[in-house]
Amino acid sequence: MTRPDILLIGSPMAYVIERLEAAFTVHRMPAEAAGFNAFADMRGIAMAGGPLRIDGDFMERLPKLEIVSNFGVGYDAIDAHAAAERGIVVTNTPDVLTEEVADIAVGLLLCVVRQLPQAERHLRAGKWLAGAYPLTATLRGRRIGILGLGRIGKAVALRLEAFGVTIAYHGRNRQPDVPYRYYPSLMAMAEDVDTLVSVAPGGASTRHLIGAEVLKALGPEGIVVNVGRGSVVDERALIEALGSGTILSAGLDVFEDEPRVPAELIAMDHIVLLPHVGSASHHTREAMGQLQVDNLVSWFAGKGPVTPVAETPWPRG
Ligand code: A2R
Repeated sequence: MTRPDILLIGSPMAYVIERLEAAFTVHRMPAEAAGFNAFADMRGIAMAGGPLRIDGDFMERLPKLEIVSNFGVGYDAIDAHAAAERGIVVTNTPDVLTEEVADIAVGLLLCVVRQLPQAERHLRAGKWLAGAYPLTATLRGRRIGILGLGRIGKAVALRLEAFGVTIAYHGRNRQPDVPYRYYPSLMAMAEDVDTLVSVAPGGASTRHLIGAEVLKALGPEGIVVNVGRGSVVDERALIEALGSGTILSAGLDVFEDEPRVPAELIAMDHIVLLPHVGSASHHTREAMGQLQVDNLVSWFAGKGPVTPVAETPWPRG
């Protein structure tokens, strides 16, 4: 039996490539998007970040494409609707990273509120000898709004319950069986909370949801934590709000144009910035890689995708 041809896009981890090579004939996308004819036989794609967007035009150029297996739960770089129209399956890696990203969200929030990175810098710079680190804001009494109470959002909320803070959420739908207050309007939630934790996906429907008006509504004690997608926050508006004191601070693990982070943010010492490390532990990245491979192996064994995205109609009607 011939081995299906699989195209690697982005930078799959070495062990993912090894596992794929054991089952498939593996090809690499050239740096410049040339030579598509060479990929006319591709039946699957293993996608792992990078600047390339897999849209309808791209899919048209791979006529034998059956499945795009994405590394990560966010798949905004793949037009899953265009894929569905062409009968192409899209899969992602949900659940296996939920707890890891939720840990980082809460860790980032604590770092921002108590200025832990700054306090550590104070000690390392020898400044403790000259004086104690200044007092900080507190988590006590904070009212936290979660944008996107999905798998990760719920895991964040569960952790935050232990801190005794007030928890609310916004999404397009009210969630059954959750004890937190639901706001059908993000603006209305921003007016009632002082801390906004974003765990929403990227894409057109969430682009710049957190803009100048929402930031203003959070108020001068306001904190924004974003571990979902950078595109959800209007970075220019955030820079302005942080610079003018419209809000207090921010903790960001994701950015609009990664890995480029605006110089204005880097220059602000009172905020906390991470290089998109939410899921980046050996344990979790390995589980994500295994699930990415499992989706391809299962598909080409005729057993269907393991974790198809919502837009992929599966099982087929
Ligand atoms: O809107 P709903 O009720 O479907 O709730 C989803 C919410 N969400 C939105 N909220 C407001 N406006 C939107 N346009 C919008 N679109 C989606 O985001 C849902 O509660 C949440 C996403 O949850 P899950 O699909 O369970 O994703 P998971 O595993 O929690 O990951 C969230 C994101 C990924 O898409 C990556 O971008 C990042 O975290 O790693």
